[in-house]
Amino acid sequence: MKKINIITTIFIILIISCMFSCSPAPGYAQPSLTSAETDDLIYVGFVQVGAESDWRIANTKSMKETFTEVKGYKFEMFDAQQNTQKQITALRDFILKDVDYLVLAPNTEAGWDTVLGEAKEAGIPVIIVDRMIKTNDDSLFTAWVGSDFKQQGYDAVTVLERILEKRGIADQEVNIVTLQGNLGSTAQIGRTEGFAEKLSEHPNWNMLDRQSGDFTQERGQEVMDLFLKTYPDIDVVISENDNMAFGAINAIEAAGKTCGPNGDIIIVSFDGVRAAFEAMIEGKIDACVECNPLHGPRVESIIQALERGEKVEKFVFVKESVFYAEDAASLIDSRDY
Ligand code: GZL
Repeated sequence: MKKINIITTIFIILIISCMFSCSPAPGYAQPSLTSAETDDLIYVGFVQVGAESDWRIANTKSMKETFTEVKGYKFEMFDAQQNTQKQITALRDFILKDVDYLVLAPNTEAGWDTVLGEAKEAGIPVIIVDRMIKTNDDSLFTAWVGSDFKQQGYDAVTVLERILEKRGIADQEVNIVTLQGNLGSTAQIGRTEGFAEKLSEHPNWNMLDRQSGDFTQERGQEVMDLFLKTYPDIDVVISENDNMAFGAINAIEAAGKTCGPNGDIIIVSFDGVRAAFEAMIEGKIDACVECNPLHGPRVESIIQALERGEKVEKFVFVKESVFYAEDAASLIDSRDY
């Protein structure tokens, strides 16, 4: 074999091996810096739930826009596709990479003590964002920032009370179904429990059924389709996020019914993303309980305080509101997500 062929062959092998060794593992976004350049950056490993909803997309966007190289960060995110076990594995990968901070948006509440114990052992601060973990050991995380989901459940009751009052049917029998989020997630637990707690104050409100639509539009439509086939007299849908509400609208219209302020079925949704404001303007959703996803700056202020050696609040709750269809047109241009 000619010498030139051997050199060409080695060169091709080198190129191919580099292509595989340089590309990021599935789920990770590869930083574009050399090791020398990254030494003085703050290395943040973010374990995200997934990309299941408009809310989650806005949350990821907020984190990526905050933790940029220009601002002094090396930022890597892992998308766990709503799989808690994948999140645990990703945390271990980031511990091995010796990140400066671990940021975790937990998919569900249970099962974090072991891996967060490993992070503590490695001396890596953990910041929990959005949903919460269930643990008896608060030392396993440095800070949490997110929403008061139980309060959101209470707010949904207040919103429905006002809607029924306005329709002049506050004293009539009301049949309700609930599209729940991922079972075992703090957002689902809090919203379901908050609504259920206040539901007992309304003996004329009947909760016909609750089922999980996994916070996705597709599954929300499937579950709503099932509800419509099972219960001919649904008056209200409580949807634990906007994307499931969009699915519910499709199912309701496919069944030949209407929804929204002038429709057969009232829809109260959680999140308040832009597409939900558009649906309120179209008259298909009656109201939204706000859940603000813009956690990037909130997490950054915690990290910056820690970098300055300051103590930080253990729990930071985001202030949120409620929005009614009649106000959506005047508010939509001021919405940040
Ligand atoms: C709430 C968040 C939920 C949103 C959904 O803080 O965890 O997850 O309500 C998202 O849209 O999927």
